[in-house]
Amino acid sequence: MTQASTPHLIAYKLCPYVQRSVITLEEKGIDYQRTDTDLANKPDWFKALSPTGKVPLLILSEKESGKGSNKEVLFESAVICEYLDETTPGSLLPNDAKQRAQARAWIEFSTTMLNQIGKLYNAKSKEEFEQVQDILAQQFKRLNLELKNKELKKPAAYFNGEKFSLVDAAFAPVFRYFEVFEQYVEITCMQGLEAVQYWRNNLAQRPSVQKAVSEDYHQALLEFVKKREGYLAKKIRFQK
Ligand SMILES: N[C@@H](CCC(=O)N[C@@H](CS)C(=O)NCC(=O)O)C(=O)O
Repeated sequence: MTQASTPHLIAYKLCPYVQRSVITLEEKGIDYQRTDTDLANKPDWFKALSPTGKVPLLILSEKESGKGSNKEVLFESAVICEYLDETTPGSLLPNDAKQRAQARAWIEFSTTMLNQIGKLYNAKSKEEFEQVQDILAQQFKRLNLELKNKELKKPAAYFNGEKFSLVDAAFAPVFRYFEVFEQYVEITCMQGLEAVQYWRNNLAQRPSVQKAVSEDYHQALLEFVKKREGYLAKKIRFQK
């Protein structure tokens, strides 16, 4: 028998991919449960459920049979977000197939940027940190161009104009890292990029984006970065 239940998100406090899923759940007004798991010490039930060993997971239903419990689970944040979008009213992706494909491509681009951010907080020296920041600067420059190329009457509040989309849900966690990092180190990669800055500020004010992390996110991220023992960790320690 399938139990009708609210979706259950298996999460981790600091995960940007989890944040994408939460933002989508919040934007679509979906009731959900959230359970945070310890990725440093993955419980057996989590390992059994997650084919990749990664969060987010979205448990859709639990089927009880004579053989025990069998859960229907989605993994991969992009898939989770699109499923949530497709199965609820309204859409956070464009109607036009070409624009939808473009939106998915930019979501991929945000993943590339998240990978660079991983290199940023792992960088061992100032030189390495700046090299990664230069790559991020090129990526932000490209985004700035894209935002400006849209030929909207006024600056784009969100990536596709006035309407919040899954592209915004994907980039909000990118910007969130810098809200913390810039308090400890000079962040130059968005300097002078007005369209990006405007977009970033609009995303930061969005209630769904604010709800995607807990109140102790800042402190938890600092602890996480300090354990990497890189250049950023040194700057954080120095300022405390
Ligand atoms: N492509 C995946 C990436 C998810 C991911 O990298 N999750 C990280 C946390 S942010 C994770 O669970 N890592 C655990 C591990 O790799 O062992 C998605 O979009 O959902």
